[in-house]
Amino acid sequence: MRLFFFSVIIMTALSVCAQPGAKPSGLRVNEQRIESRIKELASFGKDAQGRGYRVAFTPGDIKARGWFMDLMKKAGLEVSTDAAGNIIGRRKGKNPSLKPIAFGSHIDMVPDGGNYDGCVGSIGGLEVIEILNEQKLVTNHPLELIIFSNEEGGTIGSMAMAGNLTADGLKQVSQSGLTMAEGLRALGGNPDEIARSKRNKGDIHAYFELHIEQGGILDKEKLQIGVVEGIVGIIHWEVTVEGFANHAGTTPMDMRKDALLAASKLVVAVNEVATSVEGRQVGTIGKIAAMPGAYNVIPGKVVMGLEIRDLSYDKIWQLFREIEKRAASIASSSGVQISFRKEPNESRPAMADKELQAGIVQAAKGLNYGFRFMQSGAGHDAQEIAHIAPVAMIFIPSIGGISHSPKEYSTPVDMANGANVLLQAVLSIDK
Ligand code: HGY
Ligand code: MN
Ligand code: MN
Repeated sequence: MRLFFFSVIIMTALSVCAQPGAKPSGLRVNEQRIESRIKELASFGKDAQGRGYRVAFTPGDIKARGWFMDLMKKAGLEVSTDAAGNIIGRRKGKNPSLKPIAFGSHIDMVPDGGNYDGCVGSIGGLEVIEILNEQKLVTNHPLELIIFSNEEGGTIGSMAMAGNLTADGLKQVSQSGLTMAEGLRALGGNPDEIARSKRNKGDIHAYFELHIEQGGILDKEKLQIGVVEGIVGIIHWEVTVEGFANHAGTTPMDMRKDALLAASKLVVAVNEVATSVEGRQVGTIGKIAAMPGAYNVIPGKVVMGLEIRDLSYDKIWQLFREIEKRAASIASSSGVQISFRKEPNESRPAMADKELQAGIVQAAKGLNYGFRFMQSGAGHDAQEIAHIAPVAMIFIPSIGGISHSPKEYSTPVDMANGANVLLQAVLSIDK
């Protein structure tokens, strides 16, 4: 009797993934395969405390990339790494003269990050290829599954593919401590010939990116799919506060040039400026170092990281100018110097293509998923590719809206829903 029930379960599972030759609209991805691959990918880059540390260019990132490329090859893709360290898996189409439909994301992480940011779009994109293979379905357009390099460090690989990674940008120091150039070389890229990774406008027919929302709207509204209308711009500045290091015991309170006290006032000022106007803009001091860093020394120098994001590039600069003014007054009242150095790698805001958004909506409706339009407060490779091709993004819920944290979580069902929408959206434009 038990054998009978077991075989019924297997048959049902198989029918859910659809038999070869099924109608394209009836295709469904394999939820279990997605979930097990997400779990396996999560095992790369764990540090001694078991925390996820698959930061770009580190051994965990390199090992995970090797594992992913093996899966791509087993799925019959023609796998290459471009000069910017982007992994490109190409699947032939019926008509080689057509430009590729591309989809993908990233597998590098922020320090102590989560297992879904970038991974859902990468594993979900591979799942689309697996289903097409199982269905022996050859698309008209060639397909490209792209795993971009160092997304978390400033969408570096996609920026290079769009032709916007400059010599200065290659000198920028990454989270790993390597410069971008050293890091891309560690991935098998060739920074000396970075221009070879550039694609021109028209080289890619369209780019879709499946991604977790990294916010709490879909989870709160119990919706399965987010149709992204626009992605915020992001600019980073390194802020240096120069005071005067001195003895913490013998220097009277009114005779100090305390760099950390001044820096703390600037942190509050950033928050006040970012909340002083209507809108979804955000301003963050995400990292700080106080030197020399001893109980008994008044900090003489502080270096901080300032980030401002908004859908309007001009608004980012307006907010920055306001912060600069506040810094000038803090500097004069504290007797310190405050300077800002803009990081070369910035991301411009990008709007998603209306037609591609319609393809996502049609797919979500066909699958009976609840959906809504929304903007992305997170940056993505799609916003770099938007410089050279029409792009669109598909969001799935982040439980509790948590991201860039080990508590980041998306359910297997939601990941499968997202991959089903990606599959149908790709097929919907494959004319
Ligand atoms: O920082 C971001 O918004 C993205 O997760 N890289
Ligand atoms: Mn991401
Ligand atoms: Mn991220």
